[in-house]
Amino acid sequence: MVLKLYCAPVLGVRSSGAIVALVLAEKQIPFENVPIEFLEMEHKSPEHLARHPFGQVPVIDDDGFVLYESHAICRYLAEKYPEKGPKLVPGPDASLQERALFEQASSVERANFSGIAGLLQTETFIKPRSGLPVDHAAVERALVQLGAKLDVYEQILSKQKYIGGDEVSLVDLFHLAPMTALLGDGSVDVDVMVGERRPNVARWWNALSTRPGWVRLQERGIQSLA
Ligand SMILES: N[C@@H](CCC(=O)N[C@@H](CS)C(=O)NCC(=O)O)C(=O)O
Repeated sequence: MVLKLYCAPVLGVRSSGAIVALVLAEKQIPFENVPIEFLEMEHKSPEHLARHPFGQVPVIDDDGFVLYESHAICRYLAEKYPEKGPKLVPGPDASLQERALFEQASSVERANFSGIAGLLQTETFIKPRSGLPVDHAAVERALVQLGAKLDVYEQILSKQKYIGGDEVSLVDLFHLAPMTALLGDGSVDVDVMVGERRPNVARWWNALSTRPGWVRLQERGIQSLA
């Protein structure tokens, strides 16, 4: 049975579901996109709560195996298909040190990026689409915090191509959705990812955001590219 990916069409390709779609594209795995209509509160329906107890998306159904939380889903897919496309996670033959460096990069993203980026994504992308008022002071504060974190990213990326080393990994891809949401419609004037003062962050961001699968998803919306 083809894998099902439950996503919210109203959020489109700038939500965490898009990263799952990207991993599926990188791994050339076909899937069926099942829409969950937020405006009809379908995500809080008993049927969807049975898939995801917090009533969120994305969720996958892989032949009856139901999994939520985008990072867990991506990791599951990357580990299930190590031979297809880029590895994205340490392979079964990786050394203890290679696995430790991947976990370090994963923690870097969670501890220093995802909270701030998630707030920016909510304020600049999700709230305007839900008719909720944007907290502009919180956006300003978050941008300052993000800049300080990216100064450290600049140091890391001056020594290696990607956050976890010289190979692209899931950790890099996890940065794409919130930042694309922030940079997307020009409603916030930011150059945090591409400004000249952080040339290595800009190089890294340009390499990530022009990955063919990501470009095609941005053009076509969430759909199977396999
Ligand atoms: N940590 C979760 C976050 C999921 C999440 O926040 N999903 C949003 C859409 S991007 C959602 O479903 N929001 C509806 C809600 O929280 O009620 C993941 O990465 O999967």
